[in-house]
Amino acid sequence: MADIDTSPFYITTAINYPNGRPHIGHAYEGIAADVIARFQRLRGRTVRFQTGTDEHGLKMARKAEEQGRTPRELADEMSGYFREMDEALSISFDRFIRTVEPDHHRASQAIWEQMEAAGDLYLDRYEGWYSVRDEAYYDESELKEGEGGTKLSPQDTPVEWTVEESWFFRLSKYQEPLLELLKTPGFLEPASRRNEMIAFVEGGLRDLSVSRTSFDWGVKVPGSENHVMYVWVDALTNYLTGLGFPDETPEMAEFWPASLHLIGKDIVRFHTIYWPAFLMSAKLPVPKAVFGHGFLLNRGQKESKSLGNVTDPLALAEQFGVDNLRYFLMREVAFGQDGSYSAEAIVTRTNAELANSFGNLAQRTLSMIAKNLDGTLERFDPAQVDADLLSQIHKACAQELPAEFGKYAFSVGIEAWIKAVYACNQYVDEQAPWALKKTDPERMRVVLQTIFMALRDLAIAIQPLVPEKAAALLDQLGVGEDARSYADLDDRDWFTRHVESGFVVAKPTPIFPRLDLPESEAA
Ligand code: ME8
Repeated sequence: MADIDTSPFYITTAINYPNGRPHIGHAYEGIAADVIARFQRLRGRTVRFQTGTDEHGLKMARKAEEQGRTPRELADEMSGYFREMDEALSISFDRFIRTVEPDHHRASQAIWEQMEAAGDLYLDRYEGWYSVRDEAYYDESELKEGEGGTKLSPQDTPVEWTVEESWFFRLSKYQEPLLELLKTPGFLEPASRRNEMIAFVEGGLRDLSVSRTSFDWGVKVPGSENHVMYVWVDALTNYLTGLGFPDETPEMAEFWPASLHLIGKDIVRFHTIYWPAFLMSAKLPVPKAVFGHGFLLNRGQKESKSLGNVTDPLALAEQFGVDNLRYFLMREVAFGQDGSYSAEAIVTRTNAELANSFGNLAQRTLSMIAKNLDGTLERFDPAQVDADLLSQIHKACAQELPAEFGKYAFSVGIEAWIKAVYACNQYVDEQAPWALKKTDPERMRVVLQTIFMALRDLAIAIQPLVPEKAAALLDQLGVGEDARSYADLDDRDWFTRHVESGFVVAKPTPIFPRLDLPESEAA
Protein backbone atom coordinates (compact mmCIF):
# COMPACT_ATOMS: atom_id res chain seq x y z
CA MET A 1 0.00 0.00 0.00
CA ALA A 2 3.09 2.22 -0.13
CA ASP A 3 1.93 4.16 -3.17
CA ILE A 4 -1.45 5.12 -1.70
CA ASP A 5 -2.07 8.85 -1.51
CA THR A 6 -3.01 9.86 2.03
CA SER A 7 -3.34 13.62 1.47
CA PRO A 8 -6.56 15.37 2.58
CA PHE A 9 -9.45 14.98 0.15
CA TYR A 10 -12.07 17.67 -0.40
CA ILE A 11 -15.04 16.58 -2.49
CA THR A 12 -18.07 18.66 -3.40
CA THR A 13 -21.30 18.06 -5.28
CA ALA A 14 -23.05 20.76 -7.24
CA ILE A 15 -25.35 22.70 -4.95
CA ASN A 16 -28.93 22.00 -6.02
CA TYR A 17 -31.57 24.52 -7.01
CA PRO A 18 -34.32 24.17 -4.42
CA ASN A 19 -37.03 25.53 -6.73
CA GLY A 20 -38.78 22.18 -6.37
CA ARG A 21 -38.29 18.90 -4.57
CA PRO A 22 -35.22 16.74 -5.21
CA HIS A 23 -35.34 14.43 -8.21
CA ILE A 24 -33.46 11.24 -9.02
CA GLY A 25 -30.58 13.15 -10.68
CA HIS A 26 -29.90 14.94 -7.41
CA ALA A 27 -29.95 11.63 -5.56
CA TYR A 28 -27.61 10.07 -8.12
CA GLU A 29 -25.00 12.79 -7.77
CA GLY A 30 -25.21 12.77 -3.97
CA ILE A 31 -24.83 9.00 -3.84
CA ALA A 32 -21.89 9.00 -6.26
CA ALA A 33 -20.12 11.69 -4.24
CA ASP A 34 -20.82 9.76 -1.06
CA VAL A 35 -19.36 6.57 -2.52
CA ILE A 36 -16.20 8.50 -3.37
CA ALA A 37 -16.07 10.12 0.09
CA ARG A 38 -16.50 6.81 1.88
CA PHE A 39 -13.99 5.13 -0.42
CA GLN A 40 -11.36 7.78 0.32
CA ARG A 41 -12.02 7.56 4.06
CA LEU A 42 -11.56 3.80 3.90
CA ARG A 43 -8.24 4.40 2.19
CA GLY A 44 -7.17 6.48 5.15
CA ARG A 45 -7.57 9.99 3.77
CA THR A 46 -9.00 12.86 5.78
CA VAL A 47 -12.11 13.66 3.80
CA ARG A 48 -14.20 16.77 3.73
CA PHE A 49 -17.46 16.37 1.84
CA GLN A 50 -19.68 19.34 1.04
CA THR A 51 -23.09 19.58 -0.55
CA GLY A 52 -26.02 21.99 -0.25
CA THR A 53 -28.50 24.22 -2.02
CA ASP A 54 -28.15 27.11 -4.49
CA GLU A 55 -30.90 29.46 -3.48
CA HIS A 56 -30.51 32.76 -5.34
CA GLY A 57 -31.25 33.79 -8.89
CA LEU A 58 -34.12 34.54 -11.16
CA LYS A 59 -35.32 30.94 -11.32
CA MET A 60 -35.93 30.88 -7.57
CA ALA A 61 -37.42 34.38 -7.57
CA ARG A 62 -39.89 33.53 -10.35
CA LYS A 63 -40.89 30.21 -8.84
CA ALA A 64 -41.62 31.89 -5.51
CA GLU A 65 -43.62 34.60 -7.24
CA GLU A 66 -45.72 31.97 -9.03
CA GLN A 67 -46.50 30.46 -5.65
CA GLY A 68 -47.28 33.80 -4.06
CA ARG A 69 -44.54 33.66 -1.48
CA THR A 70 -41.07 35.06 -0.91
CA PRO A 71 -38.01 33.39 -2.38
CA ARG A 72 -36.73 32.87 1.14
CA GLU A 73 -39.87 30.97 2.15
CA LEU A 74 -39.57 28.74 -0.90
CA ALA A 75 -35.86 28.19 -0.27
CA ASP A 76 -36.34 27.36 3.40
CA GLU A 77 -38.96 24.74 2.67
CA MET A 78 -37.31 23.11 -0.33
CA SER A 79 -33.76 23.17 1.02
CA GLY A 80 -35.07 21.13 3.95
CA TYR A 81 -36.19 18.39 1.55
CA PHE A 82 -32.72 18.22 0.00
CA ARG A 83 -31.13 17.81 3.38
CA GLU A 84 -33.66 15.16 4.33
CA MET A 85 -32.97 13.31 1.09
CA ASP A 86 -29.24 13.30 1.79
CA GLU A 87 -29.77 11.99 5.28
CA ALA A 88 -32.19 9.32 4.12
CA LEU A 89 -29.77 8.10 1.44
CA SER A 90 -26.84 7.77 3.90
CA ILE A 91 -25.00 10.65 2.23
CA SER A 92 -22.25 11.37 4.73
CA PHE A 93 -21.63 15.07 4.10
CA ASP A 94 -19.58 17.12 6.55
CA ARG A 95 -21.17 20.39 5.55
CA PHE A 96 -24.54 21.18 4.01
CA ILE A 97 -24.32 24.74 2.76
CA ARG A 98 -27.15 27.11 1.96
CA THR A 99 -26.24 30.13 -0.13
CA VAL A 100 -28.58 32.37 1.90
CA GLU A 101 -26.25 32.04 4.89
CA PRO A 102 -24.59 35.34 5.88
CA ASP A 103 -21.14 33.72 5.76
CA HIS A 104 -21.73 32.86 2.15
CA HIS A 105 -22.68 36.42 1.27
CA ARG A 106 -19.48 37.56 2.93
CA ALA A 107 -17.36 35.03 1.00
CA SER A 108 -19.00 35.94 -2.32
CA GLN A 109 -18.39 39.63 -1.74
CA ALA A 110 -14.78 38.92 -0.81
CA ILE A 111 -14.04 37.02 -4.02
CA TRP A 112 -15.81 39.78 -5.95
CA GLU A 113 -13.55 42.38 -4.36
CA GLN A 114 -10.49 40.31 -5.22
CA MET A 115 -11.58 40.12 -8.86
CA GLU A 116 -12.23 43.83 -8.85
CA ALA A 117 -8.80 44.50 -7.33
CA ALA A 118 -7.29 42.51 -10.19
CA GLY A 119 -8.93 44.94 -12.61
CA ASP A 120 -11.15 42.21 -14.03
CA LEU A 121 -14.57 43.83 -13.48
CA TYR A 122 -16.08 46.71 -15.42
CA LEU A 123 -19.51 48.26 -15.77
CA ASP A 124 -21.30 48.06 -19.14
CA ARG A 125 -24.65 47.12 -20.59
CA TYR A 126 -25.68 43.52 -21.28
CA GLU A 127 -27.75 42.91 -24.33
CA GLY A 128 -28.33 39.30 -25.24
CA TRP A 129 -30.00 35.97 -24.53
CA TYR A 130 -30.58 34.51 -21.09
CA SER A 131 -32.08 31.17 -20.04
CA VAL A 132 -33.70 31.39 -16.64
CA ARG A 133 -33.93 27.64 -16.39
CA ASP A 134 -30.18 27.21 -16.90
CA GLU A 135 -29.38 30.57 -15.27
CA ALA A 136 -27.04 31.04 -18.23
CA TYR A 137 -26.18 33.59 -20.90
CA TYR A 138 -25.93 32.29 -24.43
CA ASP A 139 -24.48 33.58 -27.63
CA GLU A 140 -26.85 33.83 -30.58
CA SER A 141 -24.67 31.28 -32.38
CA GLU A 142 -25.28 28.68 -29.65
CA LEU A 143 -29.08 28.78 -29.89
CA LYS A 144 -31.31 26.23 -31.57
CA GLU A 145 -34.57 26.67 -33.38
CA GLY A 146 -37.58 25.61 -31.27
CA GLU A 147 -41.21 25.08 -32.29
CA GLY A 148 -42.87 27.99 -34.06
CA GLY A 149 -39.60 29.81 -34.63
CA THR A 150 -38.83 30.25 -30.92
CA LYS A 151 -35.24 30.09 -29.76
CA LEU A 152 -33.91 27.44 -27.41
CA SER A 153 -30.67 27.10 -25.46
CA PRO A 154 -28.30 24.19 -26.21
CA GLN A 155 -30.05 22.45 -23.26
CA ASP A 156 -33.45 22.92 -24.95
CA THR A 157 -34.63 25.54 -22.47
CA PRO A 158 -36.38 28.79 -23.43
CA VAL A 159 -34.28 31.95 -23.67
CA GLU A 160 -35.30 35.57 -23.25
CA TRP A 161 -33.79 38.76 -24.65
CA THR A 162 -32.25 40.73 -21.81
CA VAL A 163 -31.04 44.31 -21.76
CA GLU A 164 -29.68 45.83 -18.58
CA GLU A 165 -26.75 47.53 -16.95
CA SER A 166 -24.33 44.93 -15.76
CA TRP A 167 -20.89 44.32 -14.35
CA PHE A 168 -18.68 42.31 -16.68
CA PHE A 169 -15.85 39.93 -15.88
CA ARG A 170 -12.83 39.89 -18.21
CA LEU A 171 -13.14 36.24 -19.12
CA SER A 172 -11.37 36.85 -22.44
CA LYS A 173 -8.18 37.64 -20.54
CA TYR A 174 -7.99 34.05 -19.27
CA GLN A 175 -8.27 32.25 -22.59
CA GLU A 176 -4.68 30.97 -22.64
CA PRO A 177 -4.36 29.85 -19.00
CA LEU A 178 -7.79 28.17 -19.29
CA LEU A 179 -6.71 26.24 -22.35
CA GLU A 180 -3.61 25.11 -20.55
CA LEU A 181 -5.67 24.06 -17.55
CA LEU A 182 -8.19 22.14 -19.66
CA LYS A 183 -5.34 20.28 -21.33
CA THR A 184 -3.80 19.30 -17.97
CA PRO A 185 -4.19 15.53 -17.63
CA GLY A 186 -6.72 14.62 -14.97
CA PHE A 187 -8.25 18.10 -14.61
CA LEU A 188 -11.47 17.30 -16.45
CA GLU A 189 -12.92 13.83 -16.91
CA PRO A 190 -14.34 12.14 -18.89
CA ALA A 191 -12.36 12.99 -22.01
CA SER A 192 -15.43 13.72 -24.14
CA ARG A 193 -16.32 16.67 -21.91
CA ARG A 194 -12.74 17.92 -22.05
CA ASN A 195 -12.76 18.09 -25.82
CA GLU A 196 -16.03 19.97 -25.78
CA MET A 197 -14.66 22.59 -23.38
CA ILE A 198 -11.39 22.97 -25.26
CA ALA A 199 -13.36 23.61 -28.45
CA PHE A 200 -15.48 26.19 -26.64
CA VAL A 201 -12.45 28.10 -25.36
CA GLU A 202 -10.65 27.85 -28.69
CA GLY A 203 -13.73 29.38 -30.30
CA GLY A 204 -12.92 32.58 -28.40
CA LEU A 205 -14.13 33.74 -25.00
CA ARG A 206 -16.28 36.81 -24.53
CA ASP A 207 -16.44 38.73 -21.29
CA LEU A 208 -19.15 37.49 -18.96
CA SER A 209 -22.02 39.47 -17.51
CA VAL A 210 -21.79 38.93 -13.75
CA SER A 211 -24.47 41.10 -12.18
CA ARG A 212 -28.17 41.85 -12.57
CA THR A 213 -30.26 44.91 -11.79
CA SER A 214 -33.77 43.80 -12.77
CA PHE A 215 -34.36 41.82 -9.55
CA ASP A 216 -32.79 41.76 -6.11
CA TRP A 217 -32.82 38.12 -4.95
CA GLY A 218 -29.11 37.51 -4.61
CA VAL A 219 -25.85 38.65 -3.08
CA LYS A 220 -25.39 42.40 -3.27
CA VAL A 221 -22.46 43.66 -5.31
CA PRO A 222 -20.10 45.52 -2.97
CA GLY A 223 -20.31 49.24 -3.66
CA SER A 224 -23.07 48.81 -6.26
CA GLU A 225 -26.11 48.21 -4.14
CA ASN A 226 -28.63 48.13 -6.99
CA HIS A 227 -26.79 45.11 -8.48
CA VAL A 228 -27.00 41.50 -7.32
CA MET A 229 -24.34 39.07 -8.40
CA TYR A 230 -25.06 36.70 -11.27
CA VAL A 231 -26.21 33.60 -9.42
CA TRP A 232 -23.33 31.45 -10.69
CA VAL A 233 -20.73 33.79 -9.21
CA ASP A 234 -22.13 33.28 -5.75
CA ALA A 235 -23.05 29.62 -6.33
CA LEU A 236 -19.52 28.59 -7.32
CA THR A 237 -18.08 30.45 -4.36
CA ASN A 238 -19.90 28.03 -2.02
CA TYR A 239 -16.95 25.68 -2.37
CA LEU A 240 -14.79 28.28 -0.59
CA THR A 241 -17.41 29.49 1.89
CA GLY A 242 -17.60 26.05 3.42
CA LEU A 243 -13.91 26.22 4.31
CA GLY A 244 -14.18 29.63 5.98
CA PHE A 245 -13.00 31.86 3.11
CA PRO A 246 -12.07 34.73 3.15
CA ASP A 247 -10.50 33.98 6.53
CA GLU A 248 -7.26 32.05 6.52
CA THR A 249 -8.73 29.07 8.36
CA PRO A 250 -7.12 25.69 9.01
CA GLU A 251 -9.77 24.21 6.66
CA MET A 252 -8.69 26.52 3.82
CA ALA A 253 -5.09 25.48 4.38
CA GLU A 254 -5.92 21.79 4.54
CA PHE A 255 -8.59 21.41 1.86
CA TRP A 256 -8.19 24.10 -0.78
CA PRO A 257 -7.78 23.56 -3.71
CA ALA A 258 -10.62 21.04 -3.84
CA SER A 259 -9.66 17.51 -4.84
CA LEU A 260 -12.81 16.97 -6.84
CA HIS A 261 -15.88 18.88 -7.91
CA LEU A 262 -18.42 16.23 -8.88
CA ILE A 263 -21.07 17.69 -11.16
CA GLY A 264 -23.40 16.76 -14.00
CA LYS A 265 -22.53 17.14 -17.66
CA ASP A 266 -24.77 20.19 -18.16
CA ILE A 267 -22.74 22.45 -15.87
CA VAL A 268 -19.19 21.59 -16.91
CA ARG A 269 -18.69 24.98 -18.57
CA PHE A 270 -19.35 26.81 -15.30
CA HIS A 271 -16.93 24.62 -13.36
CA THR A 272 -14.05 24.31 -15.79
CA ILE A 273 -14.10 27.72 -17.48
CA TYR A 274 -15.88 30.38 -15.41
CA TRP A 275 -14.90 29.08 -11.98
CA PRO A 276 -11.17 28.62 -12.65
CA ALA A 277 -11.12 32.05 -14.32
CA PHE A 278 -12.71 33.67 -11.24
CA LEU A 279 -10.17 31.90 -9.04
CA MET A 280 -7.22 32.87 -11.23
CA SER A 281 -8.41 36.46 -11.11
CA ALA A 282 -8.77 36.32 -7.30
CA LYS A 283 -5.29 34.74 -7.15
CA LEU A 284 -6.55 31.55 -5.59
CA PRO A 285 -5.57 28.02 -6.63
CA VAL A 286 -7.92 26.24 -9.04
CA PRO A 287 -9.54 22.88 -8.20
CA LYS A 288 -7.46 19.79 -8.89
CA ALA A 289 -10.18 17.90 -10.72
CA VAL A 290 -13.70 18.12 -12.07
CA PHE A 291 -15.75 15.10 -13.10
CA GLY A 292 -18.87 15.62 -15.23
CA HIS A 293 -21.13 12.60 -14.74
CA GLY A 294 -23.90 11.60 -17.11
CA PHE A 295 -27.64 11.97 -16.73
CA LEU A 296 -29.96 9.41 -15.29
CA LEU A 297 -33.00 8.69 -17.39
CA ASN A 298 -36.27 7.04 -16.44
CA ARG A 299 -36.65 4.09 -18.84
CA GLY A 300 -34.54 6.00 -21.31
CA GLN A 301 -36.53 9.24 -20.99
CA LYS A 302 -35.72 12.50 -19.29
CA GLU A 303 -38.03 13.03 -16.32
CA SER A 304 -40.38 15.94 -16.65
CA LYS A 305 -43.62 17.14 -15.14
CA SER A 306 -45.32 17.10 -18.54
CA LEU A 307 -44.46 13.43 -19.11
CA GLY A 308 -45.66 12.64 -15.59
CA ASN A 309 -42.64 10.45 -14.93
CA VAL A 310 -40.92 12.39 -12.16
CA THR A 311 -39.76 10.00 -9.45
CA ASP A 312 -39.29 10.89 -5.83
CA PRO A 313 -35.93 9.39 -4.89
CA LEU A 314 -37.07 8.84 -1.33
CA ALA A 315 -40.06 6.81 -2.47
CA LEU A 316 -37.68 4.72 -4.56
CA ALA A 317 -35.37 4.18 -1.59
CA GLU A 318 -38.31 3.26 0.59
CA GLN A 319 -39.63 0.82 -1.93
CA PHE A 320 -36.37 -0.93 -2.76
CA GLY A 321 -34.06 -0.10 0.13
CA VAL A 322 -31.41 2.62 0.36
CA ASP A 323 -28.42 0.34 -0.08
CA ASN A 324 -30.01 -1.58 -2.95
CA LEU A 325 -30.69 1.69 -4.75
CA ARG A 326 -27.14 2.92 -4.14
CA TYR A 327 -25.68 -0.37 -5.38
CA PHE A 328 -27.90 -0.38 -8.43
CA LEU A 329 -27.05 3.18 -9.48
CA MET A 330 -23.31 2.71 -9.25
CA ARG A 331 -23.37 -0.78 -10.73
CA GLU A 332 -25.77 -0.30 -13.61
CA VAL A 333 -24.45 2.90 -15.14
CA ALA A 334 -20.92 3.27 -16.50
CA PHE A 335 -19.94 6.37 -14.53
CA GLY A 336 -19.60 9.36 -16.84
CA GLN A 337 -22.18 8.11 -19.31
CA ASP A 338 -25.94 8.53 -19.26
CA GLY A 339 -27.85 5.66 -17.74
CA SER A 340 -31.36 4.44 -17.34
CA TYR A 341 -33.29 3.04 -14.42
CA SER A 342 -36.57 1.25 -13.90
CA ALA A 343 -38.20 -0.74 -11.13
CA GLU A 344 -37.54 -4.02 -12.98
CA ALA A 345 -33.88 -3.22 -13.43
CA ILE A 346 -33.43 -2.39 -9.73
CA VAL A 347 -35.21 -5.59 -8.66
CA THR A 348 -33.33 -7.77 -11.14
CA ARG A 349 -29.92 -6.41 -10.20
CA THR A 350 -30.55 -6.56 -6.46
CA ASN A 351 -31.84 -10.10 -6.59
CA ALA A 352 -29.14 -11.45 -8.88
CA GLU A 353 -26.15 -9.90 -7.17
CA LEU A 354 -26.94 -8.82 -3.63
CA ALA A 355 -29.64 -11.31 -2.60
CA ASN A 356 -28.92 -14.51 -4.53
CA SER A 357 -25.15 -14.21 -4.75
CA PHE A 358 -23.59 -12.19 -1.95
CA GLY A 359 -26.42 -12.42 0.58
CA ASN A 360 -26.90 -16.10 0.00
CA LEU A 361 -23.18 -16.78 0.34
CA ALA A 362 -23.10 -14.99 3.70
CA GLN A 363 -26.31 -16.49 4.97
CA ARG A 364 -25.57 -20.10 4.11
CA THR A 365 -21.97 -19.95 5.30
CA LEU A 366 -22.74 -18.32 8.62
CA SER A 367 -25.73 -20.61 9.18
CA MET A 368 -23.58 -23.67 8.61
CA ILE A 369 -20.86 -22.35 10.92
CA ALA A 370 -23.46 -21.63 13.61
CA LYS A 371 -25.19 -24.96 13.20
CA ASN A 372 -22.46 -27.44 12.27
CA LEU A 373 -19.54 -25.97 14.17
CA ASP A 374 -21.46 -24.51 17.12
CA GLY A 375 -20.32 -21.14 15.81
CA THR A 376 -16.73 -21.70 16.81
CA LEU A 377 -13.85 -20.91 14.52
CA GLU A 378 -10.45 -22.51 14.82
CA ARG A 379 -6.95 -21.90 13.62
CA PHE A 380 -6.21 -23.32 10.20
CA ASP A 381 -3.73 -26.01 9.59
CA PRO A 382 -1.76 -23.99 7.00
CA ALA A 383 -1.47 -27.05 4.76
CA GLN A 384 -5.24 -27.29 4.47
CA VAL A 385 -6.28 -23.75 3.67
CA ASP A 386 -7.69 -23.02 0.25
CA ALA A 387 -5.12 -20.33 -0.39
CA ASP A 388 -5.84 -20.04 -4.10
CA LEU A 389 -9.39 -18.96 -3.56
CA LEU A 390 -8.44 -16.57 -0.79
CA SER A 391 -5.73 -14.88 -2.78
CA GLN A 392 -8.14 -14.45 -5.71
CA ILE A 393 -10.71 -12.81 -3.40
CA HIS A 394 -8.09 -10.66 -1.74
CA LYS A 395 -6.83 -9.44 -5.10
CA ALA A 396 -10.33 -8.43 -6.20
CA CYS A 397 -11.08 -6.64 -2.91
CA ALA A 398 -7.74 -5.05 -2.05
CA GLN A 399 -6.43 -4.29 -5.52
CA GLU A 400 -8.91 -4.43 -8.38
CA LEU A 401 -11.92 -2.72 -6.79
CA PRO A 402 -9.88 0.11 -5.21
CA ALA A 403 -7.90 0.68 -8.41
CA GLU A 404 -11.11 1.08 -10.43
CA PHE A 405 -12.88 3.19 -7.79
CA GLY A 406 -9.83 5.44 -7.71
CA LYS A 407 -10.48 6.09 -11.41
CA TYR A 408 -14.23 6.56 -10.81
CA ALA A 409 -14.88 3.39 -12.83
CA PHE A 410 -17.36 2.11 -10.27
CA SER A 411 -19.16 -0.43 -12.42
CA VAL A 412 -15.83 -2.00 -13.43
CA GLY A 413 -14.69 -2.19 -9.79
CA ILE A 414 -17.99 -3.78 -8.77
CA GLU A 415 -17.64 -6.25 -11.61
CA ALA A 416 -14.34 -7.47 -10.10
CA TRP A 417 -16.03 -7.76 -6.71
CA ILE A 418 -19.07 -9.67 -7.94
CA LYS A 419 -16.82 -12.09 -9.84
CA ALA A 420 -15.10 -12.78 -6.53
CA VAL A 421 -18.51 -13.45 -4.98
CA TYR A 422 -19.34 -15.85 -7.82
CA ALA A 423 -16.03 -17.64 -7.31
CA CYS A 424 -16.90 -18.16 -3.64
CA ASN A 425 -20.34 -19.51 -4.46
CA GLN A 426 -18.86 -21.86 -7.02
CA TYR A 427 -16.37 -23.04 -4.42
CA VAL A 428 -19.13 -23.73 -1.90
CA ASP A 429 -21.15 -25.61 -4.52
CA GLU A 430 -18.15 -27.72 -5.53
CA GLN A 431 -16.97 -28.43 -1.99
CA ALA A 432 -20.52 -29.13 -0.79
CA PRO A 433 -19.74 -28.64 2.90
CA TRP A 434 -23.18 -29.95 3.86
CA ALA A 435 -22.17 -33.35 2.43
CA LEU A 436 -18.73 -33.21 4.07
CA LYS A 437 -20.40 -33.05 7.44
CA LYS A 438 -20.63 -36.83 7.49
CA THR A 439 -17.72 -37.80 5.28
CA ASP A 440 -15.00 -35.37 6.32
CA PRO A 441 -15.94 -32.93 9.09
CA GLU A 442 -12.40 -31.51 9.23
CA ARG A 443 -12.56 -30.60 5.57
CA MET A 444 -15.99 -29.05 6.13
CA ARG A 445 -14.47 -26.82 8.79
CA VAL A 446 -11.73 -25.67 6.42
CA VAL A 447 -14.23 -24.85 3.68
CA LEU A 448 -16.52 -22.86 5.96
CA GLN A 449 -13.68 -20.99 7.58
CA THR A 450 -12.20 -20.18 4.18
CA ILE A 451 -15.48 -18.59 3.13
CA PHE A 452 -15.71 -16.80 6.45
CA MET A 453 -12.39 -15.13 5.65
CA ALA A 454 -13.48 -14.34 2.10
CA LEU A 455 -16.67 -12.74 3.45
CA ARG A 456 -14.64 -10.40 5.59
CA ASP A 457 -12.72 -9.15 2.54
CA LEU A 458 -15.86 -8.86 0.43
CA ALA A 459 -17.77 -6.95 3.12
CA ILE A 460 -14.92 -4.51 3.81
CA ALA A 461 -14.46 -3.78 0.11
CA ILE A 462 -18.12 -3.08 -0.64
CA GLN A 463 -18.76 -0.67 2.26
CA PRO A 464 -18.80 2.55 0.16
CA LEU A 465 -21.77 1.26 -1.82
CA VAL A 466 -23.91 -0.45 0.79
CA PRO A 467 -22.74 1.09 4.06
CA GLU A 468 -25.54 -0.16 6.29
CA LYS A 469 -25.69 -3.67 4.95
CA ALA A 470 -21.92 -4.09 4.92
CA ALA A 471 -21.79 -2.87 8.52
CA ALA A 472 -24.48 -5.38 9.52
CA LEU A 473 -22.50 -8.19 7.91
CA LEU A 474 -19.22 -7.06 9.46
CA ASP A 475 -21.03 -7.07 12.83
CA GLN A 476 -22.13 -10.64 12.23
CA LEU A 477 -18.56 -11.60 11.34
CA GLY A 478 -17.29 -9.89 14.50
CA VAL A 479 -15.06 -7.46 12.59
CA GLY A 480 -14.57 -4.51 14.95
CA GLU A 481 -15.33 -1.00 13.77
CA ASP A 482 -11.65 -0.16 14.02
CA ALA A 483 -10.71 -3.01 11.67
CA ARG A 484 -12.79 -2.17 8.60
CA SER A 485 -10.51 0.06 6.53
CA TYR A 486 -8.94 -0.93 3.23
CA ALA A 487 -5.56 -1.20 4.97
CA ASP A 488 -7.10 -3.88 7.20
CA LEU A 489 -7.57 -6.03 4.12
CA ASP A 490 -3.83 -6.57 4.17
CA ASP A 491 -3.86 -7.70 7.78
CA ARG A 492 -3.69 -11.42 7.05
CA ASP A 493 -3.24 -12.39 10.72
CA TRP A 494 -6.59 -10.96 11.64
CA PHE A 495 -8.29 -14.35 11.47
CA THR A 496 -5.85 -15.96 13.86
CA ARG A 497 -6.37 -13.21 16.39
CA HIS A 498 -10.12 -13.42 15.85
CA VAL A 499 -10.08 -17.14 16.62
CA GLU A 500 -7.99 -16.58 19.69
CA SER A 501 -10.40 -13.93 20.91
CA GLY A 502 -13.00 -16.70 21.11
CA PHE A 503 -15.53 -15.06 18.80
CA VAL A 504 -18.61 -17.23 18.27
CA VAL A 505 -20.66 -16.99 15.08
CA ALA A 506 -24.33 -16.60 15.99
CA LYS A 507 -27.23 -17.82 13.84
CA PRO A 508 -27.38 -15.07 11.23
CA THR A 509 -30.35 -12.91 10.31
CA PRO A 510 -30.58 -12.34 6.57
CA ILE A 511 -29.19 -8.97 5.44
CA PHE A 512 -29.87 -9.10 1.72
CA PRO A 513 -33.47 -10.28 1.23
CA ARG A 514 -34.87 -10.74 -2.26
CA LEU A 515 -37.10 -8.01 -3.65
CA ASP A 516 -40.45 -8.54 -5.33
CA LEU A 517 -41.42 -6.51 -8.34
CA PRO A 518 -44.17 -4.12 -7.25
CA GLU A 519 -47.53 -5.21 -8.66
CA SER A 520 -47.99 -1.99 -10.60
CA GLU A 521 -44.76 -2.74 -12.48
CA ALA A 522 -45.24 -6.47 -13.04
CA ALA A 523 -46.39 -7.19 -16.59
O1 ME8 B 1 -27.25 23.04 -11.86
N1 ME8 B 1 -29.22 12.94 -13.88
O2 ME8 B 1 -28.52 22.81 -9.94
P1 ME8 B 1 -29.53 21.65 -10.38
C1 ME8 B 1 -28.06 13.18 -13.24
N2 ME8 B 1 -27.55 24.98 -8.93
N3 ME8 B 1 -27.71 14.37 -12.75
C2 ME8 B 1 -28.57 15.39 -12.90
C3 ME8 B 1 -29.80 15.22 -13.55
C4 ME8 B 1 -30.12 13.92 -14.05
N4 ME8 B 1 -31.26 13.64 -14.67
N5 ME8 B 1 -30.43 16.41 -13.54
C5 ME8 B 1 -29.61 17.29 -12.90
C6 ME8 B 1 -27.57 23.38 -10.73
N6 ME8 B 1 -28.49 16.67 -12.52
C7 ME8 B 1 -26.81 24.52 -10.05
C8 ME8 B 1 -25.46 24.02 -9.66
S1 ME8 B 1 -23.04 24.34 -8.51
C9 ME8 B 1 -22.12 25.63 -8.00
C10 ME8 B 1 -24.58 25.04 -8.96
C11 ME8 B 1 -27.35 17.25 -11.80
O3 ME8 B 1 -30.40 21.46 -9.20
C12 ME8 B 1 -26.81 18.50 -12.46
O4 ME8 B 1 -25.98 18.17 -13.53
O5 ME8 B 1 -30.15 21.97 -11.68
C13 ME8 B 1 -26.08 19.14 -11.30
O6 ME8 B 1 -24.77 18.63 -11.18
C14 ME8 B 1 -26.92 18.75 -10.10
O7 ME8 B 1 -27.76 17.68 -10.53
C15 ME8 B 1 -27.77 19.90 -9.58
O8 ME8 B 1 -28.59 20.38 -10.62
